[in-house]
Amino acid sequence: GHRSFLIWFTGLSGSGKSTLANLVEIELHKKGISTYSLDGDNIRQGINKDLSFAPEDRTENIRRIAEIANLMVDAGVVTMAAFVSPYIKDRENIKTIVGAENFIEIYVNTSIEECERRDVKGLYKKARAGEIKNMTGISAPYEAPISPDIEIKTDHQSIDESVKKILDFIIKKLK
Ligand code: GGZ
Repeated sequence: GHRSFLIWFTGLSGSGKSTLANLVEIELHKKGISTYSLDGDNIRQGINKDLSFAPEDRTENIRRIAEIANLMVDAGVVTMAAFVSPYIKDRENIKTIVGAENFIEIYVNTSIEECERRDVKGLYKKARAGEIKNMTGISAPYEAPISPDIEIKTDHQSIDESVKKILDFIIKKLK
């Protein structure tokens, strides 16, 4: 067996969190490591569908995700989570819930300009038009991590390089 971890990706909408998490997951599977990914698609549509993007609901979103992740890590699954998680205090609380020694924080640092340029879901455009409130980076804050375990600058690094950087870090810790 190997140790288990919660690998947490934080960053703006469209920063590339899920893309990186999915690629890292594929590489871990190749090494026979079982993983599970939590993201907006399986959490905000399900257990957290009662929550909005108001600050207190984001806090509750992250708290519940951390509690779920804690159970998964206890079960021995390497757990990945990709959420905007814009507040430092909420990310600190994850550490309290799962234990700092089980928590790896990855800051997916893509500039707001680049995220807005990509605008995969058209959310930034809607936010600029005032159709969406509380859009992170536009009308709601993003508090960048001060000392993340890993920082990925996607404006400057290729996806392959970023995946390798994350894998190297995880593999060392798993041993
Ligand atoms: C930020 C929003 C918003 C607002 C909808 N602000 O790119 P996406 O689409 O797939 O990722 C974003 C996702 C953010 O949900 P999280 O659960 O990760 O947020 S948090 O951790 O802050 O609770 C985006 C979409 O939902 N989305 N409205 N106002 N992102």
